[in-house]
Amino acid sequence: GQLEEVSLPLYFGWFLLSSIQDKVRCTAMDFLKTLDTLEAFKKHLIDFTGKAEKEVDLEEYFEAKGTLHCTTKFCDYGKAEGAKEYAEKPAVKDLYGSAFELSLSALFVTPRTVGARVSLTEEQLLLWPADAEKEAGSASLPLGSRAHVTLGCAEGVEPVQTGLDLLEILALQQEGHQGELIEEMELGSLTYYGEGRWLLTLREPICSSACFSSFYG
Ligand code: 2AM
Repeated sequence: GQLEEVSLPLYFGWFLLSSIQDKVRCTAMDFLKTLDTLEAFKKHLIDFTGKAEKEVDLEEYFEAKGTLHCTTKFCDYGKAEGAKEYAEKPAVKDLYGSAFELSLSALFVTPRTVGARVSLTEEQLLLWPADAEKEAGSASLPLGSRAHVTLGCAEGVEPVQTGLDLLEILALQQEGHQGELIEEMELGSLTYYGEGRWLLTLREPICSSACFSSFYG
């Protein structure tokens, strides 16, 4: 009935604890601050500005988007395909409200979004929808490839774009594009994949406690 439909959330996901949210935001800010001063970044500035001479302050370029989380299933209050089936999965019901340790293994930046890649464990994959990668047209990438935390979006860009940007980079890797290794930074190794796509593979993944829950808005 109608009540059942409205009882589905906007999305399910892992919500990072607030103390670790600050740490993740600071790490991302430090990275952005460094990235836009690198000669290699300036060389490709046109990807971000449309003009070669223009400068960009990446910290201002991206807008933060609320509480940090890793979406598992976007339900759109029941309107999204597979929403009801997802909410009824035994794993989703059993693990609702449980604590998890998420591993943030990389940061990525594109002219549209900035995000953190999340590397899921076998147990965490039980909560991952089977069609998340397919839906984005990346059927051949392993389950869980799309898992990420949106850290910011450029003006006018919706957060759904962050996962698509991540999949684009992973698809390039899968096709054998190594990217251009730019430098070893304190945080990890920085690679450029063309068209404004930057990936920082973290030397030490950021481990973050997170609660599996849902958001109604
Ligand atoms: P995100 O997971 O990349 O941050 C509310 O809009 C949340 O649901 C955001 O966290 C957003 O993106 C995610 N979201 C919105 N539309 C989506 C979609 N079609 N598929 C998957 N996630 C979506």
